[in-house]
Amino acid sequence: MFCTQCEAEGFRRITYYYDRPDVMATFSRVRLEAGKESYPVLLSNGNKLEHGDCGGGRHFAVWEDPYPKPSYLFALVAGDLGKVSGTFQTASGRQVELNVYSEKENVDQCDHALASLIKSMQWDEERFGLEYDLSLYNIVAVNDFNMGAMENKGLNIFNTALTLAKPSTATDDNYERIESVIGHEYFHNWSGNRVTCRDWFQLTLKEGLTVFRDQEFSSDVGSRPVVRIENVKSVRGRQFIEDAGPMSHPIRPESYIAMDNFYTSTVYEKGAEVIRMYMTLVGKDGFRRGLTEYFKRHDGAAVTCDDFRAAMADANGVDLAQFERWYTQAGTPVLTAAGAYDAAAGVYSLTLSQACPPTPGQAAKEPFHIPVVVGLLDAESGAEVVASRTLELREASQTFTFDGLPAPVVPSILRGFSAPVKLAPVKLVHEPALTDDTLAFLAAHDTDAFNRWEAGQALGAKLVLDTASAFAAAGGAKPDAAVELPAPFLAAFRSTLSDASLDPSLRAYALVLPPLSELSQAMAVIDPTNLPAARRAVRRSLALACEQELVALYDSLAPPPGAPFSVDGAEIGRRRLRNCALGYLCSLPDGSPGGRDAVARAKAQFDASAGCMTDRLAAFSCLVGKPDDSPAAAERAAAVAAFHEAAGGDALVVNKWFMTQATADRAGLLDDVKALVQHPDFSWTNPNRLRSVVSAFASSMEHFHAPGGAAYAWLGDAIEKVDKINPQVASRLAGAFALHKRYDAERGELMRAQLSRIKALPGLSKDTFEVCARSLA
Ligand code: BAL
Ligand code: ZN
Repeated sequence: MFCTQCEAEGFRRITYYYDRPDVMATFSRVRLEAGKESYPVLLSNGNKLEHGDCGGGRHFAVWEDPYPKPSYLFALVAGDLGKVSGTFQTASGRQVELNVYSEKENVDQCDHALASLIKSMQWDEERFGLEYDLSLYNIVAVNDFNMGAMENKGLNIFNTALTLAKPSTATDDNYERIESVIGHEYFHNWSGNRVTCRDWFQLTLKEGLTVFRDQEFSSDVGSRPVVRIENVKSVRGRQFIEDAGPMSHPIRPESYIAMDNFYTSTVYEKGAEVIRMYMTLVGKDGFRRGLTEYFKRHDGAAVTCDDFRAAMADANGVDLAQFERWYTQAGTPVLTAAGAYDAAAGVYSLTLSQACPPTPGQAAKEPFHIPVVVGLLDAESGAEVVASRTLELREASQTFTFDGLPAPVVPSILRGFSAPVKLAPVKLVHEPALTDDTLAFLAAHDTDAFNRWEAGQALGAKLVLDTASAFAAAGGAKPDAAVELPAPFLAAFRSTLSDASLDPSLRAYALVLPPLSELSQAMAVIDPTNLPAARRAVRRSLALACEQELVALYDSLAPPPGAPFSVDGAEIGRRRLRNCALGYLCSLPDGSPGGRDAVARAKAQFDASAGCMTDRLAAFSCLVGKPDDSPAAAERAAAVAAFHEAAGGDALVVNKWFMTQATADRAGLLDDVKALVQHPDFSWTNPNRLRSVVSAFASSMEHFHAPGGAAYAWLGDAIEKVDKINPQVASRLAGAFALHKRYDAERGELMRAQLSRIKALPGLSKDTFEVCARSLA
């Protein structure tokens, strides 16, 4: 099949054109002509005006899009495709034909995408009063695609990874992600297509806003606290890291060499957090007023982030002048808080201060306008005595007071992650110092579900980081090292394990320790050996301490016999929690009775779950983590063979097979990865396949950063090769070296050597050149 991709630039390669986003035109007659047999489906934007036979085995179709658009939203598809179809009637009565196209053998995997599209159309009408404006909406799934998806007017093109799903091939996470991305591309019809960007510096105008809209969609149709936790984990795990490195940029960047390099977590995810802050400041109704005003003022135009801010301010009569700094200043602000309770006056004072570290080209920062949502809990009972209140921090430091308080309180600060900032180390947060006991208190009592989860994560983070320091001081971790677990931490973990009243997804997220990507940000110099060892040791110690409870939990969550597969929130939560318990159990020492039982459970689950990829993949990854000298090595080898065979060549399942092995937590991973790229199913030219091995491996802290730099050299060679095939993917791979200044001197030198070598390659793409050059600056 053929398909186009014109964002950010590309139409210039189809015909002579100013393919800037502010050059808008009505594409009134787009004629496609092709061989009838090979390309029976001919699609473009808008509505089909004519089609017919041209003789000689060829046919044609003529398309018209009545809405003016920039050329980056233009699209063509020609192929031999199957489809599933549906209809949607808009609020004003327009009948819309909906089609999801894919290669014919995958049509049985398109129903979830179609259902998600219908849900999205309904939601945008209800939540924001926004209707679809054509009589046809086509989605085409494509196997070779750099992006996740593309919002071309009336003709979305999607990566198959974000379209195709059936229970035996897609995980619950895949199902959730497909729903949110189908929503995302649909929501672009207003936020991006009807109102677009004046220039590419304004990319966050459409992307930040549309990510925010898809997050709200997922929250409204699913569990709001669960979605919030997932979104914040992503901001912290990706955007905060980007902000701490040489590619740090404001959500509205000020320069670029290759625009493709700026489709970043900062523009998208931090951009969405900035949009969320508008809603926190003006309220949910005020936000809708502002959005309605924005579309009314600018429908059919190419505008700027300032236009959006002005519409929000004018519709709500608020001053958002200082808020502009979120668009102009890069970096993650750090918030500190100090509290004092005056018993005689019954007043609690909370002093909030902000600072933002320097970023490339921006040594000093002005204070941001930060909404800080705060609630107060009674220090004795944990009851909420002051409900969530939005404090507007505009100065470097400000004191806020709460009166009428007869007894001491514990503050719950930055509820719901009300701003994309870091809270300074918790011991500084208030007086008395926020001890493990206080964090455990918040983990048990906070009435804000997000902050309750957050307090538990802070406890876990402290323990892992202290353990990593102890390992480093002792010259390294001993194999199977155990950790003495502080009583408040263990009690909080046990209470979550046994609290059947909590949402199972929230329980699962509360039980999981913070990821290495987040933990590493708290280290002055990232220690890629002792940090993963510490996290592993804490996991193993928790599993040892709570083995019986974990076994009971795992067994109690077995799928009800004969129950049909379902992807509703309750079933997703059940599987998520059960697989979380399995993961802990599989961290028990190999060869111990508990470890052997865990492997038996993982094997039984693997064998029984051919129809449920979520359970199959969870068991598979437990088994794949077993080292060669483990008693479970045979089970691992059998599972690797069985998974591949059962995939039957399904590209998305084979990607999972590659990725699970390329991210396995076991020694000798580089050699495994070198073998994986020799596998006949590996491809350097298919972006999904390439990412499932090469990018996946580069994200593994311990193995990618193993002493000596062998993995760095291997990745450097891979980048050199990929750059000639696919510069967009190559430049992303080069980002694996971006944090070279955060590692020790030896690793830093080795990473810089690779960056310098790649940067000097003759014929290097501008994409990869830009990442290398910025990283070395
Ligand atoms: N516009 C590129 C794909 C997306 O963000 O929707
Ligand atoms: Zn988008």
